Amino acid sequence: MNIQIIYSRKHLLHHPKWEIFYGKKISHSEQPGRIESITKSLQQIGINKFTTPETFSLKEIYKIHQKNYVDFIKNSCKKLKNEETLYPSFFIIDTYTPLQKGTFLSARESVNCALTGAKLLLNNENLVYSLCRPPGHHAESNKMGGYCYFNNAAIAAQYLSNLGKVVILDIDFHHGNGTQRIFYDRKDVFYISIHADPVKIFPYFSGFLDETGVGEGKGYNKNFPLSLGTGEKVYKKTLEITLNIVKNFNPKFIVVSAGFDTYINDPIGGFKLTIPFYKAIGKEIKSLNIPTLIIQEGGYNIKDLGKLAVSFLEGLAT
Ligand code: Q9C
Ligand code: ZN
Repeated sequence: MNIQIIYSRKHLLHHPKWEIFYGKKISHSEQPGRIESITKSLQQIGINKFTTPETFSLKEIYKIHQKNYVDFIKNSCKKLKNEETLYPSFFIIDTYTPLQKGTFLSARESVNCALTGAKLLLNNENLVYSLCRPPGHHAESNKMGGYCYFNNAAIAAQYLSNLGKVVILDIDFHHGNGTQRIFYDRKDVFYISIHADPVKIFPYFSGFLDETGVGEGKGYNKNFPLSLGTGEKVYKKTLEITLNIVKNFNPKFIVVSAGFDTYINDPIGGFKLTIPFYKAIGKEIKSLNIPTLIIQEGGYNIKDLGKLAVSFLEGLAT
């Protein structure tokens, strides 16, 4: 398989214990085992060489996130003791996204994974998979939420946009409210998302059909909300519509916000996609023949996550 994988062990420093759901503490879905499931499956198919990310300047993060927000996370984490959890009362949109001592380092390294992947595309690589954790697409310029702190896909897209137009194709089960908002008034980075209808599903306030961009960005934001229970037929049709939009826009790069929480057995999802279907998704994206950066977002069935990733890559890379 002709693909580069970017991976760092620093994601292990972030291991949230609980989220607050309707006032109750429940176990947290976004666990280190997610990425370890993916690396294990990759090794089983003979991909053993993972690239360690390079460390980029915080300036790359400041292009997308407000400095006082980044500093807040950095300083809050520094003050925490091992095993201590903080749910801040500001710079946050929900009760699912805790800070721990290691969160800043993990989140920054997750950005480094995304940027290292982007840099490889600039050096003529065609396909890179950045094993980002924590995920990023819910993070706004000054808000964490939905298990996300820094918007990895947005930071990578910003970096790539210096060289040409970029499409961010978001196939996570949830709408990427952060990414949408960040590029809402821009026409050089086109955000397209297929996700569960926000009337029923997080983030609730964003991801509707009529959100199409503002100012210069009008027409360069497209949402495809689908009903709970959506299966492969409707999903495939929707994907084809999005890929036609991508073709017409003719971007220089594609950033895929890849969440595997659309899987039928995902513990917090609600679509009905099966393992082999991810290969079909990969194939469709590959057929565009545009340099592609895959950014890991959600996906919470730890047992099957590796199989989902491998199926997707088989479609993309073979
Ligand atoms: N206990 C991503 O997939 N909903 N974030 C939690 C279930 C929040 C998902 C309710 C889901 C956030 C990156
Ligand atoms: Zn998700």
